[in-house]
Amino acid sequence: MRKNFVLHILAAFILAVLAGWIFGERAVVVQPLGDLFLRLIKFIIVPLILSTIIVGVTGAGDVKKLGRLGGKAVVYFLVTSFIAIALGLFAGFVFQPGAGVEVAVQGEAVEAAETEGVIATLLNIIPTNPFEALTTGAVLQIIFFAIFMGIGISLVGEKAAPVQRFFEGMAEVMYKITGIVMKLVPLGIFGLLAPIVGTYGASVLLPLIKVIIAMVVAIIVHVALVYSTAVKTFGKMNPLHFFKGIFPAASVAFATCSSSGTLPVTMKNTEENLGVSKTTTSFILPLGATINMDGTAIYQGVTVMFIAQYFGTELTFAQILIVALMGTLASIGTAGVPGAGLVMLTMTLAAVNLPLEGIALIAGIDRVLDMFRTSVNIVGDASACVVVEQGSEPTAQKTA
Ligand code: DAS
Repeated sequence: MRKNFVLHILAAFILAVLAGWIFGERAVVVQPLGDLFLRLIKFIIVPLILSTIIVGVTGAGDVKKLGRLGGKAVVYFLVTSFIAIALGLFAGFVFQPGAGVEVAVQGEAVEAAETEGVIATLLNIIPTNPFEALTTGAVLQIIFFAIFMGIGISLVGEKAAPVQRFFEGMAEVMYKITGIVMKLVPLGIFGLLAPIVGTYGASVLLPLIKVIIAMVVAIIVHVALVYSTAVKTFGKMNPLHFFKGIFPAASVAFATCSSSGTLPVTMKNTEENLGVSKTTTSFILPLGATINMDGTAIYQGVTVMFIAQYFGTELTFAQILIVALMGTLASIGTAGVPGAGLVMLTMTLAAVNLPLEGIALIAGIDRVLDMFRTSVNIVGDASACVVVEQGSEPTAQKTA
């Protein structure tokens, strides 16, 4: 990765903060730059996921290896998500962000989000019409379709060679387009962040600053301890090399608040900067962007404690365990789009009978919280690739 690319991204962050601070809400004039970038990365997602997973599956050689890869990744996802929510709960307990907060509850009560239940959710992964899944961008259904296309091509063999070559060519084209779009990352970050900085002034953030602090501390502990240990111990990779390699994607996630939208950049960084194979990234990253959200899990832990404290409710140990379980499920069910975690928070609150009005308390700063949690979500996905790749395929560039 070119060194000055990181500098361009850092410059974009600094300029965005300055522009937002100086021009306030008028900074919204640069929003179209952010929207342009967001649309560009969204337009490559579906063809990129479809072609790279098919190529990844056909390139894997045997289906059993893919099964092992997927199984290891899901175990890693669950373990890190559970640790994440425990850290979030602990940070909420230590920082007591809801104690003595002078913020009035505005807005009417919201309905608790419903998950269709585990069976229905698993069945929904199977697309009844793969072309509809492609046109609607249903990521999990596209993953399912692509995996079975890849398995089918491998089983048919020579007769399906033209199909395999078509998708190999398509994957190369999509990687090339992703590289072109990535050149706009600094511009996109500036266009997305400046209006947010201009909108979320100190008056909005200060009353709830302890929520932000609790979340940032929990995130730092999670990233510094869990991911560093995982990539070093299981991925045999220098943690600094890992964080430097995934920095551009984490920046795009921070600015876009969308794991799915950041996917093309996450894939490119994980392959080119971290040396993970296309077979692993094309399979694990789309899955992770949809069901692995450690940042969201931390957010659930912190905000449930904040809302309980605000309403003077003492959670019992049993209720804390329910929050840890429901929060983990909620983070799995959260879509990789802006604000999805706030919607799923209602499910966790309802599970311990906390007032759903609490959502209105944090809605005003949720976009800021979403930036941090989405960045952690995609760093977690990349760490899963590094961890599961070890032992299944040699990963190049292990150390900086
Ligand atoms: N913004 C979501 C994502 O893209 C996370 C969230 O809302 O919790 O990962």
